[in-house]
Amino acid sequence: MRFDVISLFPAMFRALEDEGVVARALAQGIAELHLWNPRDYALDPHRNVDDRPYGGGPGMVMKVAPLRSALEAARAEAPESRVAYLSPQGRLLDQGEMATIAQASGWILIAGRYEGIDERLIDDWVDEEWSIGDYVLSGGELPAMVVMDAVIRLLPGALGHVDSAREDSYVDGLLDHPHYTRPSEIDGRSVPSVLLSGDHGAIERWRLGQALGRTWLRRPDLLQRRSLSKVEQALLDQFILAHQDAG
Ligand code: 9D3
Repeated sequence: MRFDVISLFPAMFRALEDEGVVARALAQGIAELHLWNPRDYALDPHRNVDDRPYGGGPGMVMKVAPLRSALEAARAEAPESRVAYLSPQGRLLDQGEMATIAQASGWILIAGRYEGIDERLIDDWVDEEWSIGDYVLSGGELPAMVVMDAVIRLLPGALGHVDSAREDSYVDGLLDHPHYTRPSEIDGRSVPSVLLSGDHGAIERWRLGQALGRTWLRRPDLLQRRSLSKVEQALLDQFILAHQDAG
């Protein structure tokens, strides 16, 4: 999969290129990252990329001409790619959206700065407008990196097979269960005994019960979107009873 990112701060993307799952996928050719800086396409002596908003008000708006030239240069090299603009006005992404995004052969991602880009560029160029959450960031670069991280790890071969197996596991649409590693006792606090029992069926049921219970406690919105099997409902009922007894 090919990503072409339009950004005034291309150096920020070194974070993705240098370390971790995404860096490995890029090195293996599973994904490609190309950066385009609108500043390089600003033709005036001061290489201006922003200007004051029509109608007045605070902040600046990214100018059309340099951004459009950068988009044209990217599109010439990636004619099949769809165009997405990271913006607070975008559709809120979730894991299901990331899987859909991963189906395309490539994306041109526009990371905005200042108050955003001229609306006419959105009208003429943008296929999708995406947000990563309801909080204020300084620009679209971190959201673009969030999308790339979430999408690239879904591409075949990007993860070791241990991780990819876990991806398919039963906890889909649920929060994860708690994790423990050695030593089995630390400051008098023990690991739940079922995890030391060697009974793999009991361990799987305990983990599913914990995943369901934590989702019920912390993210009831996720449970509303998901139907529960008879076994899952029974494990959740058991968790809720134990929770009420304890608290
Ligand atoms: C303080 C400026 N705000 C005035 C009401 C508007 C605003 C403009 C530009 C707020 C944030 C930004 C920069 N953010 C992004 O480019 C962005 C973003 C985000 O801030 N939160 C969640 N997802 C995204 S995707 C792109």
